[in-house]
Amino acid sequence: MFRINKEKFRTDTVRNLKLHGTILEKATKREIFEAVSKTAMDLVASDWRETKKTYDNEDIKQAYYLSAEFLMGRAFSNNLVNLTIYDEVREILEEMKIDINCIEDQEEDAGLGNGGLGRLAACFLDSLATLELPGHGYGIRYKYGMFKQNIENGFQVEVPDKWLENGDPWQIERRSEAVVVKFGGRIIVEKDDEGREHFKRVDAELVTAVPFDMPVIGYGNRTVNTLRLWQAESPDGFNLQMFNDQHYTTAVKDITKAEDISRVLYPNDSGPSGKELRLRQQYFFVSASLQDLVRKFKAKHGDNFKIFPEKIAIQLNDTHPVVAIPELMRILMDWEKLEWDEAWGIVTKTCNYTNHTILSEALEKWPIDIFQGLLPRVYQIIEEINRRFMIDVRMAFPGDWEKHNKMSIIGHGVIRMAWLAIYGSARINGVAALHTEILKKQELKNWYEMYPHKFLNKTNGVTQRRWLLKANPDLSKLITDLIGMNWITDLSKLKELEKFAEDKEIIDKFIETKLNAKKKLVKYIKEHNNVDIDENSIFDVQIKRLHEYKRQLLNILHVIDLYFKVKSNPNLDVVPRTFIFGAKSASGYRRAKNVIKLINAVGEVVNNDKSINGKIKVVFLSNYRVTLAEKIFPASNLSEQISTAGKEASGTGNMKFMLNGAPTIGTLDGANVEIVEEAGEENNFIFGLTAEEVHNYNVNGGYNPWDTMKKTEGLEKVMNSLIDGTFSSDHNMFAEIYNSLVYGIDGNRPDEYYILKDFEGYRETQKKVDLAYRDKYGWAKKAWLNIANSGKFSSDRTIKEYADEIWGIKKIEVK
Ligand code: 26Q
Repeated sequence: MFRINKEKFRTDTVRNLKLHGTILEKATKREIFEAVSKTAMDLVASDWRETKKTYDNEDIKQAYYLSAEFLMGRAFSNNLVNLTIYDEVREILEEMKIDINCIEDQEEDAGLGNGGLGRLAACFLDSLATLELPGHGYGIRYKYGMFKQNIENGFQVEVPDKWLENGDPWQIERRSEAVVVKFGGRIIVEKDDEGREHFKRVDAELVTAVPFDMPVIGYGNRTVNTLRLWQAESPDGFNLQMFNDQHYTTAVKDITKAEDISRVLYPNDSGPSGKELRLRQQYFFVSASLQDLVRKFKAKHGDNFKIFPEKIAIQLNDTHPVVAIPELMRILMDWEKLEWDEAWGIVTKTCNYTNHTILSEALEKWPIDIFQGLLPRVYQIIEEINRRFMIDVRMAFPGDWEKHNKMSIIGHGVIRMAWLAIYGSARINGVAALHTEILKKQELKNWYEMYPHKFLNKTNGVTQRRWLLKANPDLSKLITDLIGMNWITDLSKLKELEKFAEDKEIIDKFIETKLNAKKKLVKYIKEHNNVDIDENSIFDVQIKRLHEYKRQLLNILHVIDLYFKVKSNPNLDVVPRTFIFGAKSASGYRRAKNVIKLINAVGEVVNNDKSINGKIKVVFLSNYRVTLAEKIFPASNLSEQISTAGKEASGTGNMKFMLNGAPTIGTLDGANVEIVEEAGEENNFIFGLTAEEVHNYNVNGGYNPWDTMKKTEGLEKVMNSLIDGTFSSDHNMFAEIYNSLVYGIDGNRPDEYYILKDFEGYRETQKKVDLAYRDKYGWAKKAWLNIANSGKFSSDRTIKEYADEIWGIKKIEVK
């Protein structure tokens, strides 16, 4: 265990303040944050070097997680926790009369991701380092991360996220390791003395990729892995010659164009891509990362590329980095002079692909003209890959032209990145058991038929270090007092909690930790939303990106129904409830933004209606992000996981609720299925259509939302409230929502997400929640058993599986 000399830590921090030109008595909180971070970074430095040396000396295989997103959140506390010096540093600061929480609050979130996929990448890095596995991340150093969300008059307003404005003490620039990435231009073919053809690019646009490294610190060990993020710059900076030539504006434009690449994270987490800048981003970080890898490989092994797959495993996080497959071909053939077959053998042994969605519109497709113009040589290589692939397809399915067309990597004017990924990868995985089954049986059926051995499941997980130990210190302490500390690195140990499920004394303590967390959130809500919340009400929480398939709309329609019932009968016997929402919407997703407005409008009416005696409150917490999530999960009583069955690949928020003792109300979708398997259906609240039923309706029809609305008690009244001015004096405000559910808009079927269909089941199940919550110990037992059975959902378990079954990397201790 890493212990520090408190006195030295203190004097080092004071010295860092001096170096910064200030002293303790005068320093701002931000300056103290920077000084403490710097002291901690210095502690990390030697282990970081030692880790690299160990990996290098032992010449072991290493894994690289290529991802356009890493949703890291704050580094400060997390790193202190993993260094196991958090409590000491808190005491040191206390002695200086400084509250560590105020220091923490000086740090911006590293919000370099949209949601689940980006946060998963961050949890994976934490697990890799904690398990002493040689695995690192490669991504983009966006200047602006996920936008900040303000709510103005109930509407989402996006504000740029200038997270780097004050610098970041947790990153190290490594300019000496910059590489060049080329776009556009033409290809010329040159013949060498032996008559071999070589491809060269001329007139290309050059962009410099500058790496910034962040340490990824293992919990309680000496392993420090690396997250390397690339920043785009213009190669010759400000071109003075041009300046003199009065081409000033041209020079500025070129610089801006290069810098544009890493300027901003795309804030949509699905839907059509097709934007050239997005492709530039993808190729930029992929090419830089592969150049980096190949350079390091050659420094050690020269041109012995045969052993490349024995030293390097690459994981492609969704289709976003899939251009790695033809790019690695290009590097191996054009630069390293390998023949096609040898290069292809290496690529297909090295690369693996994770699919995170079944929404076919979210599978990336690039228009050929855009792709070819930007990456002419890479496009040639994809054409050749496809030519060879189609030979295999024709052999596998002779005469089945329809299948040939469907499976072709290039077709209908686009390149299908998911197809390229499957053909070019050793292993393909889904992110929950149900998801993987749906991929195999439906979305990727043809592919599974051809390459059954490539497919496997890797159910997602989350790191308990951030989502329990750090986020919920009171509950963590209770658990540690009962079963010791081993759960921190082995979550299956939580099973030992099961025997206390009916121990009144212990459960009372558990109830107290939950209440304390709720009190903190009550304070936060008062400060941010100016709404008074009853700490004894059920905290019923839905926090996740706003998407139609996630069905925040089902939740708010139920709230409206409940509100009408209480309003018409103020003595109605219901347990007071606080409905809490947090969600960002893609900036161009009109329907989703309209749902945010609806939630806020309902809150406005309900929260101010004296006649319901405060029995219902509706709160929309703005700017949902990692740091806010850390405050909400510990305070939650009920986890809303109500996606249309078959649509949510896994979900990971569901696991964070479980870990913090909130039972799930949900559909049998994604990892909910496995959560209920582990924790017991009797400790959760399952309702709604199954994935199979949804599929059958989709294929065969037979669902009539209008009839359902008419037949379901109270539902018509709820629906009418959307268009009769109950929640907006502008009767048109929510008309589109109404129409999309009842009539269908723009040629879409009505109620594509089966919201009205599942309404009754949801409402009935919410009644069961209400009844169950009245039994204080009965409820606490359910919550407790969820915690005790959450072991499977540690990302440590997930990463072990990736390491053993996909990457073939082994644990190695850093001394
Ligand atoms: C694609 C093209 C252009 C611009 C953006 C994108 C884009 C960006 C982000 C597409 C998708 C994403 C993110 C997807 C995502 O977060 N998926 C979630 O992944 C989680 C981790 O596996 C799952 O738990 C969730 O079920 C899944 O929705």
